[in-house]
Amino acid sequence: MTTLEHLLQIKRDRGAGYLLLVDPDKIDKAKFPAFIREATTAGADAFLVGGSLMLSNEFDETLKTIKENTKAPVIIFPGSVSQVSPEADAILFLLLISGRNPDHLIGNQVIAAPIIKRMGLEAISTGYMLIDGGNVTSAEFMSNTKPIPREKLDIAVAHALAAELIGLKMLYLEAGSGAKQSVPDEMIKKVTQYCSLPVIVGGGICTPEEARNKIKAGASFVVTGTVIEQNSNSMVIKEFAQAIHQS
Ligand code: 1GP
Repeated sequence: MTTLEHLLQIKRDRGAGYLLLVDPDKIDKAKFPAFIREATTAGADAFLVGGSLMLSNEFDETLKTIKENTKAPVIIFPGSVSQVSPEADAILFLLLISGRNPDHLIGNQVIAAPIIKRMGLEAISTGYMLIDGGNVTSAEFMSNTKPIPREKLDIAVAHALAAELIGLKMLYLEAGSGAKQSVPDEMIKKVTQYCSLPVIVGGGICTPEEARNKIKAGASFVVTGTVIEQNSNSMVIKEFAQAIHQS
């Protein structure tokens, strides 16, 4: 089974999936293996690995450690072309479709494609849409693109439809890591009403209730990063997992 099929099966079996984002720059190495085991037991369905920058040199090591401590899929969520590794199960092959920066629409993909192919790494083509989260996030700054305004539901829908017609496999609605406000539920509703791609939502999701609301609005997967970095207690992970699975 491919990783994409595995993700879709999680959605079928559990109603929705909880994706835990790990930034290799922000882990406590000593506690990390136990953290991954506990997060898996607590209900994390898959691990996303990546970050806007990579100040440490721990990318491959981080992936290896996660793989050694969980059976859940380990998926690269690349912040740049340097974040490619054969240690992962798959990579979200992102096209930043909300922006008009050619490097993030095709340039970086052309650089990364031969490397990914050579590695035999599964690429999950994903339309990545930055939505205004009330503050300038690393994703916005580093990609040098403008996010979609929060109230412009029609613009979001048209981008999502374009992703579907282009043939991408998933859609990622992103408010940016540490966003003040997460992607509006109304926008998720509208996008999933018009577009049949499975939708991942992340950025600024701080409580299990907020996560549940994203799923109720139509998201298939919710991502949290910051909230668990700040409180890596497995009880908190369990609360998020339950909220997401029981929506
Ligand atoms: C970033 O969507 C993720 O791409 C997670 O964001 O760190 O705000 O949870 P947070």
